[in-house]
Amino acid sequence: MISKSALADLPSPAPRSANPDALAAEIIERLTYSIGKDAKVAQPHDWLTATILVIRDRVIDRWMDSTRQVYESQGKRVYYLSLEFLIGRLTRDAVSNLEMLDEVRAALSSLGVDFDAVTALEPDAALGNGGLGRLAACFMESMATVDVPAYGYGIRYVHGLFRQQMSDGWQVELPETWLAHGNAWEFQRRESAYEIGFGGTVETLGDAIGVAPRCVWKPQERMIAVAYDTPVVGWRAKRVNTLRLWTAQPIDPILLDAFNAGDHIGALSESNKAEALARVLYPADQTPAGQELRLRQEYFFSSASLQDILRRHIQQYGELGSLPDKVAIQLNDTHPAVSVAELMRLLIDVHGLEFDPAWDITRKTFSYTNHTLLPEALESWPVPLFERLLPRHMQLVYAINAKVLRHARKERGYDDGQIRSVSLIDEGGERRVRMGNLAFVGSHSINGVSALHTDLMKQTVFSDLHGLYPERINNKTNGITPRRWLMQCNPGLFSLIREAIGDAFMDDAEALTALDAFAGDSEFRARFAAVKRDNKTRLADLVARRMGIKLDPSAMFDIQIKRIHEYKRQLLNIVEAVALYDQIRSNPEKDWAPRVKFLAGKAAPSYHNAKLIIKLANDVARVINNDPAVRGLLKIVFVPNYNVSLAEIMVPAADLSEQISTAGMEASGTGNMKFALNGALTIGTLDGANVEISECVGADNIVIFGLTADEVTQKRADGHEPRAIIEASHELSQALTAIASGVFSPDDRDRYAGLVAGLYEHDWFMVAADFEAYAHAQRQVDALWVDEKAWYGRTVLNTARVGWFSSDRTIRQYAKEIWKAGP
Ligand code: 26Q
Repeated sequence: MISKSALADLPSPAPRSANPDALAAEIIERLTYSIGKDAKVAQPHDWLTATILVIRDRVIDRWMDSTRQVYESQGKRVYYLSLEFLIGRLTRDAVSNLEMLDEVRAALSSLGVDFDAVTALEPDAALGNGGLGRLAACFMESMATVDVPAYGYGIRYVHGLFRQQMSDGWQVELPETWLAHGNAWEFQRRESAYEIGFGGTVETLGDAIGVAPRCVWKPQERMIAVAYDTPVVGWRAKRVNTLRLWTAQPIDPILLDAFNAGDHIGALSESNKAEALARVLYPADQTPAGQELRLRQEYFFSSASLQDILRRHIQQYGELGSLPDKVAIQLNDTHPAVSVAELMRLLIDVHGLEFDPAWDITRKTFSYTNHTLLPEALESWPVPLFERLLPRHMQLVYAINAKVLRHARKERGYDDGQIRSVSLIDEGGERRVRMGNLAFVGSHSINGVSALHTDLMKQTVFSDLHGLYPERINNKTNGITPRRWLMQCNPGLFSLIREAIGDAFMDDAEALTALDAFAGDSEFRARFAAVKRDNKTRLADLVARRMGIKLDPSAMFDIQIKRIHEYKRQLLNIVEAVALYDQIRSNPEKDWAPRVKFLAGKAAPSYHNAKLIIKLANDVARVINNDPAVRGLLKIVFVPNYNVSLAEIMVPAADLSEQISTAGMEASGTGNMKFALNGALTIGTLDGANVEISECVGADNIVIFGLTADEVTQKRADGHEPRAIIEASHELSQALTAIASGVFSPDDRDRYAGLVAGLYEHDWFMVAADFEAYAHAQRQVDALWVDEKAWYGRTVLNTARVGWFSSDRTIRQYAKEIWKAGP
């Protein structure tokens, strides 16, 4: 065990008194003087706000210290540019990282207020779609934890990801309103405001002899970006970093009125345009629709962030040549890729640099993370749209492209095919600007998010660019913050581990390996099982409360939670459940292991098949859950409105984690890591980070099935014949026939005919191809479940061996190998 004296070396949080009585007094003070309420009439939300204001006070000194420290040490700053930050609730996280949970709980309790009830009122900030946004949030917490001076930059959407409601089993989207009660965590920074332009023309000036012509962009439309800052507290509050989110405001509406004298409607429409910009997060679609407003969002936040970065740098260093030594900018996917052109514009047009030195600075400053290989998901913009909105950037993209293509052809001997593939402009059909290629050529590092994904990046989407710049592509396997995803969401397991192996894992998740020795300890296993049982009861209670479905916590809890997408194969899971249902009815005498299959996740509003899969899950659930012949041995539950807070309840309650994407299609996955850390067994394909998880936990402690990525590629090339495969499997054809013929949709018998026909005709996602292997793997899981001792031995080893997937490890690798920043 780590002794108290070893911990004493770590700086402790600013102790402006952590004693519960003093805290309670401060909360009352805030309630009275900041909110203007008496304790007697205070509403639950008022208590939440008063509590946040008190916690926030504890954070501010550390926050200022952190800012001062990087300034005085002239340290390198890291900027994480992301259109998504899926941060969820902040209060418990901050209190826990300040190590004030007990004190705050006691203070509120002395005032007759329940901490859990009050913090549950905090809206779940869903400024992201899924994995990519949640990764940004875990990274923000880890950068503060491992002492990297960092700013996250994004957009302060008024509406985060839509709220999902079920109507007769169909997904219905409702607007999300996280700011309805205000947001006590943020600070508006009116002084940090920048002008952002769109459209207009480019003028060339000063073409005197011997003087290079200068370009001036005269935007037709302008608005102001205003910053809102939220402190991000690292573990033990060692460092507090900033999440800076931009909102759009019209340029002074009064001025604008005068400007547009006589045209009030026109003036107001300008102000509406600004307000529309930051209104809503785009739901990730399987094919980005190329909406103009999305490109406006991308440019708006890129430009605001870069202007802010340059202002801060110039203020401290007085020049821009040192930018790459003092600034590292990470692009979270291609969403901020227009930043490459914007930095060039600022350096050349605003700060007077020549093209070549500007390009050198740009490449040394940026790095880019890729999160997808799906060709249809790669972002590109029609040239006419790009040119109309960003005429100067279009010129710069052409100039960059000319430079890159010249290098490829002259120095690398690239042929026409290779030139076409590395070009920033897609010339096949309607001309489009390829944002992935722009981000690639504008960066010194391009990373994938798992070992397999990085290999595939080199072989597929970026093969010709990789040939041109072979040292640029590298891997940084994703991670998750163990504070939120173990210590906070699973307090029972957290205390049990602490009791067993001491505190070292609290500062280094890899110290969890000390638990390995407890996998064979029957008393420990029993206590591990008891914690799991409590977490399952908590989830069962939630389902009973919200959905009126009664569940048995002694059944196996089998959980698949993530965005609904065909490649993630929720359909494979549901089809297998239908096959199992059939088997249970045909062989009632067999010892079936009781299971509850949970599914949850949102579908993009325009993604027809994904929405149909949600309806199918609900249709199948209704039939199976109400069939007395099943005798409760199988239940299916689709839990509505999946979000971070729901994940925090579902993850600790899982016995079985479903990570069953078509191999080669999931870049990494991060849910897989959360489940394993919380003691679930994984059933999964050799896809994304599953490959590395499997290596860490050992082949006996994970159930792997199905085609490999290479086999999928091969099968597609050879011509996959799903019909023959389906017809050869009695189980599968029975299940598909039942679904296609309306057994689960008596009100609309053809509802699933098209979905099933897709499996017979092409089976692009290899659902039919992998069915037998998956069903077999599920029966293997049943067999493991029966041997309770061995089951919990395996789950303990999962918790013990996945500490490496801490985002602290990931961030240390980024800091050392890409950013050259931090301690
Ligand atoms: C693009 C253009 C227009 C509108 C929306 C989008 C858009 C938005 C979000 C496209 C994609 C996303 C999100 C992608 C994402 O979440 N990818 C996931 O990233 C995780 C973190 O690296 C990985 O673990 C997952 O495998 C990957 O799917």
